[in-house]
Amino acid sequence: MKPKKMFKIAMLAFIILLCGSINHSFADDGYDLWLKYNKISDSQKLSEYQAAISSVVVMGDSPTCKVIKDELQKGLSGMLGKDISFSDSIEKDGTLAIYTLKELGDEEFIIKNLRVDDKDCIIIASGKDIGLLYGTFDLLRMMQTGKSLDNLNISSKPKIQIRVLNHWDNRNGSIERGYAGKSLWKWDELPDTVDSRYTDYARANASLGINGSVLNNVNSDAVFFTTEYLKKIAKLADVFRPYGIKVYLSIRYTLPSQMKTENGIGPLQTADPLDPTVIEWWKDKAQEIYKYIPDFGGFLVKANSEGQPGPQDYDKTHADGANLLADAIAPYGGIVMYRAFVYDPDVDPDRAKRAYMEFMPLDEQFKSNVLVQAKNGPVDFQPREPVQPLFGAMVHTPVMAELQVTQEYLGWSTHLVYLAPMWKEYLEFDTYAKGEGSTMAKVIDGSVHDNKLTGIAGVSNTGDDRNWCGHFFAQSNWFAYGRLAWDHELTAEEIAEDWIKMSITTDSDAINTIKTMMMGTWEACINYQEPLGLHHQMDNSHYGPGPQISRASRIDWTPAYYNKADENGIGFDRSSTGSDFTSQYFSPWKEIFDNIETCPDKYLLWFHHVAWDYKMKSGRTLWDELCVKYYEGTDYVEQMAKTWESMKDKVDPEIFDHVTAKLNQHVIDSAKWRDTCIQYFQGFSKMPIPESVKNN
Ligand code: BDP
Repeated sequence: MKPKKMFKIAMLAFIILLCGSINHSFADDGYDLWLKYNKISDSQKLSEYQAAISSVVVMGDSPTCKVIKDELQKGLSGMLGKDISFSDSIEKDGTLAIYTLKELGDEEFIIKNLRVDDKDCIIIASGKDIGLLYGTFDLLRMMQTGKSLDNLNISSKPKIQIRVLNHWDNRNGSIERGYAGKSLWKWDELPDTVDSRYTDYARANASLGINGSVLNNVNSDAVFFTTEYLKKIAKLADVFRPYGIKVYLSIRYTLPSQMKTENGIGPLQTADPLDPTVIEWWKDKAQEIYKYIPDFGGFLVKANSEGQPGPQDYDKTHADGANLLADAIAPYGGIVMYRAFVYDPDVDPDRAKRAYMEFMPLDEQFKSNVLVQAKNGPVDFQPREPVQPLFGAMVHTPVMAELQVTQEYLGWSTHLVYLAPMWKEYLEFDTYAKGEGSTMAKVIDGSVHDNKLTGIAGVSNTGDDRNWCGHFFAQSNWFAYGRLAWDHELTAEEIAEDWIKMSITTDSDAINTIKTMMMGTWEACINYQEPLGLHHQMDNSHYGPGPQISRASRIDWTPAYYNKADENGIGFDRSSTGSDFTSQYFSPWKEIFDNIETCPDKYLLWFHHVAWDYKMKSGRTLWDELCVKYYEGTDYVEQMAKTWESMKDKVDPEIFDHVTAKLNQHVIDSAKWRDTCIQYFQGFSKMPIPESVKNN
């Protein structure tokens, strides 16, 4: 080969290599979530941080302290671009000192600048090691998001005690309503092989303050309660423990009649909660569970709902059902999260009313280690619902909120929908249970009714996809859920901003553009799917539109049951002249929702059957308003795709391409929702789509 040609080939190879390495160094597959710890790009900030922290002292050698050291090693060396020295005592200025202080609560922490032994230090202190880990993550987050480390005077503790993720994961690795691959739990490999991803999962959760995982689907499988599986679960619990995460299991009510305990009790003829042999069975099973997992968190229960067995099969109440389990695990400090997701058609023709009607009469009957877990809305995780009226109404029983992080009804892992604004709307809703200021958040955190036990659950959106959540932006929902579970007073904007800085970019223009884009996504999704209080209009997959569906094995599974569209109008009359669901609310909501004139537009068709030519507050007819909303939703998505395109040079190329592909589909899907729904409802309204809307 001629030298010139050889040189050319060598140059080409070099260029290819260079390009490869450039791409590689930027390519972000999303695995590291918000814990990337990239080197601080702002040189002034960098030197400020380098001066503030050059040495670390972690007092303690528990497994959690070891986690703290590892995290600091990773985080500080990554962000500061240099090795950090760890020592046993404070020897110089710029020491980060981490130690327990028994005056503080277990999870509570403080972060302060302090002069210790004549040295300038940053201290993180907490009552227990787990609080030190939370404080550590908080400090790292401050650095990731560019906050000053001067004049620190942070004091933080969670407002809610139990902050769990609910995994609807099945034994075979599938996930009910999971859109990010298969289950993270590899049951066939456990307990011998322990995937390193379990640690990464625990780390991510601990970084947010999540302190529990319900490992299996609420539609539970008895297999998880066999000794073989308890040993597998114990292994997961061992991995999670240093991160402060307890494991919980969803039970199946008929377990006593399905299997033997380790001591040979069962299978029994019955699972009746008041039967002495059943009581004995659960006590024995509890003993076995705690033998393998001494800090087991407790049970989640879906009973007498959607075909699941429950105490009512034995003519016993939900309280009887919950108390049986509560008594069995109380000696070990376990709790029962008993779901209020019940909608027996015999209770009332209106599905929205049923949970309240079943649970309210039981309010004083639950044992002290039981929480009732209710979804945020009275129907089922719809893009928008009014608040489930049980919040605030139950006084003696703590009601914990179940939020859905996985986007079952909000476009799966294809649509970009940031859910924090939705959760904030629920949390800030004033129930008026004890007069003004009785927000749902304050009901959940126990301050309205002085509940001793408090909790919040998020139905997880994680799976074994490399980026955990399917859609890169869906990571922001996991992040937001955890942050709000710790502190429901944070705003959706603040959380979005932190997430963007930690996950995408620290460029201030790009942060603002992406944040603004995220903030409108939820309202857009409502608009192109179910505007003005419409709900449950999806097809059987829960992804696409299905307003025309009027037949199913249950009438309350059909969109037609909810939209009630006819030539007179559209919407479900839940006012006092209709199903009277409005009376489940406290005043003034009861009256506000009841009156079509005062009912907020966003809930209008939830509470009222409204004539097509009804004059809305905007001055438009209902029909025109409906069309306007559908188009507003799709316009937003189209605009979002353009906005994202403008971010091309500002974000990682792999993330950019991934999100672009998702947005392309999002645009198509949102138009399908709009067109299918408008066309179907037009068959009743017989009114034209306003020109102004179409031409926009
Ligand atoms: C519904 C889901 C179903 C769940 C159920 C539940 O479609 O898969 O099992 O909720 O929460 O939204 O129990």
